[in-house]
Amino acid sequence: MKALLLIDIQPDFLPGGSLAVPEGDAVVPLANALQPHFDLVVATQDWHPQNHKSFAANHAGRQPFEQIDLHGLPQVLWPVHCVQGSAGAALAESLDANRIETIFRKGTDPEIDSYSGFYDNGHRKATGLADYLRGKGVQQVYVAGLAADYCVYFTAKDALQEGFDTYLIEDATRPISPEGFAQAKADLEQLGGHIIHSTAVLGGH
Ligand code: VGL
Ligand code: ZN
Repeated sequence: MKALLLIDIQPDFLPGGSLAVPEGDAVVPLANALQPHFDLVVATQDWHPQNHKSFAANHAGRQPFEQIDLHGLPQVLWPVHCVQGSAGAALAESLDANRIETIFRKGTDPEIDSYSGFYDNGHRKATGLADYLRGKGVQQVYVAGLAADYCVYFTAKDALQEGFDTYLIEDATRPISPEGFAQAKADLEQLGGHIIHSTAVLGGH
């Protein structure tokens, strides 16, 4: 069984959003076209409380994109984004949601960030996604969405560690930093992951 994981396709990561990923909207038509080629489609949603410690606004004197130590983990401080229940945290309206079987929400604990759809950044708590996929008989996991160098990368990395045959669909994602994405792809390949183009799934040339 092959699963497609659609990571954080939410207005706050799209152009005009509070943490807009350059060309983030380019992933949406591909995410829609890819879905019928999978046995199972699952989405994740970044879903932070207003007081989340990943927000620069919750640290006096700090600016977005600075890095701090948060309870022993390095933490990039972000603009306020994906606040639970806000318009920016919804799934993008342009994303076809009918085939999305379920949605895993992450980043709900104000004291720790959660880039991966599988675990928080300290690998302390699982979201249940790995067991869910195994329960559905999934062996191949394909990852797309936003942002390539953060939530997509860490989700793919955990998928590999959980023993899934893992594919990153590189044209169905966009990074915050191109250098970060180059590093992420090299790391995933080193770990046994596959970096593919959507045409490998969609057919055509
Ligand atoms: C993400 C930064 C902060 C992501 C989420 O979805 O890649 N990046 N929160
Ligand atoms: Zn976040």
